[in-house]
Amino acid sequence: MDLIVGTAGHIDHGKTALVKALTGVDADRLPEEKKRGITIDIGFAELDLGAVRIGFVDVPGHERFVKNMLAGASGIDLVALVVAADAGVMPQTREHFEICRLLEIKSGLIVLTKTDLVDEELLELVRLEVAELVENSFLENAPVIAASARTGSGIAELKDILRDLALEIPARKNEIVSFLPIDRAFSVKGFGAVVTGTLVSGEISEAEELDVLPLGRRVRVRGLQTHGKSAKSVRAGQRAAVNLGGIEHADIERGMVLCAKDALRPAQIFDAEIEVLKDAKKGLKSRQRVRVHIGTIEALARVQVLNEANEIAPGEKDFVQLRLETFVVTIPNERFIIRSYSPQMTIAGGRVLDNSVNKHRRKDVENIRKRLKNHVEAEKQNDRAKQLKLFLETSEERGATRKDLQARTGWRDEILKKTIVENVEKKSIVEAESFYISRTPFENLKTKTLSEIENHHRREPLAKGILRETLREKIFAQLAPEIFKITLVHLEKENKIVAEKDYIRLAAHNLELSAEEELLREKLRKIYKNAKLEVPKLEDALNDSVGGTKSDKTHARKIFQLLINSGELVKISEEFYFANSEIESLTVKTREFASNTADRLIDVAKFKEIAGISRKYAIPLLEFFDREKITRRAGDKRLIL
Ligand SMILES: Nc1nc2c(ncn2[C@@H]2O[C@H](COP(=O)(O)OP(=O)(O)O)[C@@H](O)[C@H]2O)c(=O)[nH]1
Ligand SMILES: [Mg+2]
Repeated sequence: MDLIVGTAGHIDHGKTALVKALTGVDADRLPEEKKRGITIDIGFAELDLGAVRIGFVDVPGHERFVKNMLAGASGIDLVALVVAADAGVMPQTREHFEICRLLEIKSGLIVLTKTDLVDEELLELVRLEVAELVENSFLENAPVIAASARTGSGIAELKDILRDLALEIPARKNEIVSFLPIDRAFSVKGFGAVVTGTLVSGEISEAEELDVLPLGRRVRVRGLQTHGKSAKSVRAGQRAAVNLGGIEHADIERGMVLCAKDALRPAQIFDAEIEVLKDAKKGLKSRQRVRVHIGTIEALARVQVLNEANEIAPGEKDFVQLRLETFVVTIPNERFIIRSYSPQMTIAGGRVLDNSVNKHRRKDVENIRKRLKNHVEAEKQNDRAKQLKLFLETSEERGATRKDLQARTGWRDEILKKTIVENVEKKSIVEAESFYISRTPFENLKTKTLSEIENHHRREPLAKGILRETLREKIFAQLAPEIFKITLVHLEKENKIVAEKDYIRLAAHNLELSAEEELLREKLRKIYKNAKLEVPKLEDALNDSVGGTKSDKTHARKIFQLLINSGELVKISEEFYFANSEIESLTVKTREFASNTADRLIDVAKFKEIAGISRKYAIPLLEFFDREKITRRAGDKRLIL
């Protein structure tokens, strides 16, 4: 198995010497580091213990370089807290220890170094001091090894213990897409851009395409190295050097992320849960400007504390929104550290809960706290279905695509698909082609749709229904067409509505007419039936129908519309309407005529003769036939189709 071990501890306590004693590698690689004899930036070394391969990240202990320490500490599985026996617990021993605790590093060991410089009595004192420091923490029961890089005493024992601890560490979760926070970018002659970092999740393979974010550049893996050797692929928990095609090293810097393509999105705001250190001098307040260290980046940010007091007191845990001054790529549950702007001191640490949020308004804080609590709960229970639902809920009626959900969760395709299916089956989310929408907003949409149609029926009791396009504009204008479609599909399946080509009506909407309306309808029917093809003008027909009734013309017009809607009457021109049965028999007659001619041609005179009508009707009827593709103009004649 592979794992990353990070050193931690005060400057000059022998961290780099210890890594060298274990691996033979001097992790101080910069010329300035060699000259000054101190570690400035993170350094790397490997140790092969057979069943266990360890990548060491050696961090600087100097107060001024905590930023670099943090870039290294974010990816480690196990910490070696180094305390020099001749010096004891010092400020950065504490700070580094607190950082590891806040980053929720699960496992570790304590190495008391420089034991060659002290006697048993002094060593015992340091043991006590260290025990006090780590009391009630993840290191409380960690092995304590006395060692000397100078004499080599304790080094063999240290290797054995590292191997044992490594085998106890649970494998990294395999749910998140490939994610490598970049700690270095340089160029190798003949190869081009190379980046290094700890692969915190997923797998990277040769020839694979990846994204460099937040830069937004697509790159190709030309070659890979881990433990100083070429490899076809690297896994989570390994350090990797990745040779990239399609980019210059100068475009890349520490803090960027190399990750699965088209999976994650940079953002400037995220919601988080944080813990303020007990020893912090002051609480963390809203509007405070801080330094957020996440992955390998340091970003300046403003805090919005999501509680009544607008402050988190030392030793307390609470929810915050962080508004960053730069774009970062994060995944849920990713740990980070907060340091004060000036003087720079570690004051808090936490984890990302939601990486894609808008600025919260104060009045919404109560609801947001509820949602974030649910996120914490779901994470604790490892309940992915619930997590997905929580993310989707914030998309409300807009819904989200699978890609949107991947950017929110960071999950690999298989995990995401599986979780979506689970939720769809549970009916907690609804699938709309490439969109997903949470159940509650979907039900709201259905209700809104029904009441819109109902209102329309109330306004236009005799109309067929609401125009599909009108309904879409009223309720779905800002939403994807898929959402509109699926809403209608569901309402139809539930027998709530009837959707025709252009019109939508409530299933319960049938046109019941009063006795008086029935009378009007009968009169109109009779007028057109008796008229055959010599129909009256619309206005005359309407006047005629209301004669002798209490109805007025507007009322007649509505009933008239009803006959059109049902298809009984057909509009030929603005003033002429015909009974559909008359038009149908005329069509038959016209086609019969055609079948008895050689050329299927007819002129106006012949048409008048067949139909037995005057020019007044013949012209609009022929034009209607043209529109209906029963005839087509051919010079001054018409071809019967
Ligand atoms: N006597 C003695 N000196 C040591 C030991 N380990 C480191 N040193 C010395 O302590 C100094 C600081 O060591 P270094 O590894 O650079 O400390 P770091 O700042 O924690 O990385 C160097 O001069 C080392 O030679 C040890 O086990 N015994
Ligand atoms: Mg060092």
